[in-house]
Amino acid sequence: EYGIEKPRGYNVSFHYNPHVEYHHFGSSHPMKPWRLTLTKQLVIAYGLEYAMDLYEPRPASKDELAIFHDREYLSFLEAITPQNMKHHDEGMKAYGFGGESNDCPVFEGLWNYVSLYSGASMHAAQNLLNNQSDIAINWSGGLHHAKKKEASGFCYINDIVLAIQHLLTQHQRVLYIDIDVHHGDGVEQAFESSDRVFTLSYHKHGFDRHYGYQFFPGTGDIHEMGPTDPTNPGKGHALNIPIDDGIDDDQYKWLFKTITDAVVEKYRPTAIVLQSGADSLGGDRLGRFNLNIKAHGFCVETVKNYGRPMLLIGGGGYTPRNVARTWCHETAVCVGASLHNDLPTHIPYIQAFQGEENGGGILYPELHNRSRHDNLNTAKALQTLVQRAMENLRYLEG
Ligand code: ZLV
Ligand code: CA
Ligand code: ZN
Repeated sequence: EYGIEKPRGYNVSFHYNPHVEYHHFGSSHPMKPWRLTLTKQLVIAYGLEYAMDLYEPRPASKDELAIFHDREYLSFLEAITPQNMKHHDEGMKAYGFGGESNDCPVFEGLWNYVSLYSGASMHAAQNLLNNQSDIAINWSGGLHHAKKKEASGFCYINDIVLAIQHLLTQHQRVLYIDIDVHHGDGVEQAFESSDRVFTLSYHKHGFDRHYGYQFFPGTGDIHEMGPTDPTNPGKGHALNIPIDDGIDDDQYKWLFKTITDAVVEKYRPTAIVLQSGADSLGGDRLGRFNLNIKAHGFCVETVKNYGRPMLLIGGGGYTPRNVARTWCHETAVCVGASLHNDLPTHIPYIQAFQGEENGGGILYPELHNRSRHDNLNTAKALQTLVQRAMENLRYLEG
């Protein structure tokens, strides 16, 4: 064996603290932290744990969170409980809590929850910096709407911004890619004045037929490319790809590869962060697209193949069994394994994957016709979109 080099695959690490699972946003809230339990069970049942380094990171400290967030906001987050919130009307309003939709409820253990998912993203970033891993995964993170001092869209602390800030201590250019069905507005905003982070988000944009108003958060049209002031270094360092309802596998894969390839070629990032929100999947409770699991995973595969240090994080995903299937598949993509379509029979939560009209007992169910959205994306509209994206990228040439 002397002198023969083992063909080296990717070193993958999995960062997860199981205590996140025990937090509840409330029974009617679509965000279900136990989708992470389901994900972990599938990953273990397929034996993927043996192909990665597993870590159980500690919660982030308040000082670590203050690298991005406002200290008074953090003190509020730390102190607020379902019991005392009625005495904090002002803070609640100021910091984006409560309100009519109650997207960001105050629940038991909130501070613990946010410290856990943030600690995992920061630890994952640290592993990349140490060269301990080529790909670091945190499925509990990806909370892209949180602002410096405001909770928004189920997100309280922006673990992505914190992880990118950490990567910036050693990387000159970080590319952020976001395939969650919602616009990654918090990350875009945090780095809007920097040319050391390029943010690229694919999302549903425009009027929502189901709810009768703009799809959340309403930003991210193609012409939004960061600041317009020509002296601002961040100018042109954001790219938004607005998509209409019902996009299919082939359309999305083409759009993603064409545009992302062009961004990587022009920006030459030294590290990449991919937010792989699973609400862009067909059949998602909040999403509007028709993607199957393997098309979603194609994005992970594409980014992996750029061969840069990669932080892979979760995000949205509101049909828990499909979130677990997708993130298990994408974990396998990272380690270079292919998985059998029949689910292992010894999974603790196997009931969650059985008795489905379509997909019972299997990993890759086809999207059911009843969950399909009419495809409003014409070939011509997508061609125009790609053309406009390419025009936007000309700003990178200075
Ligand atoms: O996946 O749906 O549309 C990362 C992420 O990107 C809104 N919020 C706000 C603005 C006015 N509306 C409220 C509309 C409520 C419609 C019913 C829900 C039912 C229960 C609880 C929340 C929702 C809901 N909220 C559906 N969509 C929203 C969005 C926020 C989406 C955040 C996506 C987060 C984790
Ligand atoms: Ca997105
Ligand atoms: Zn989302």
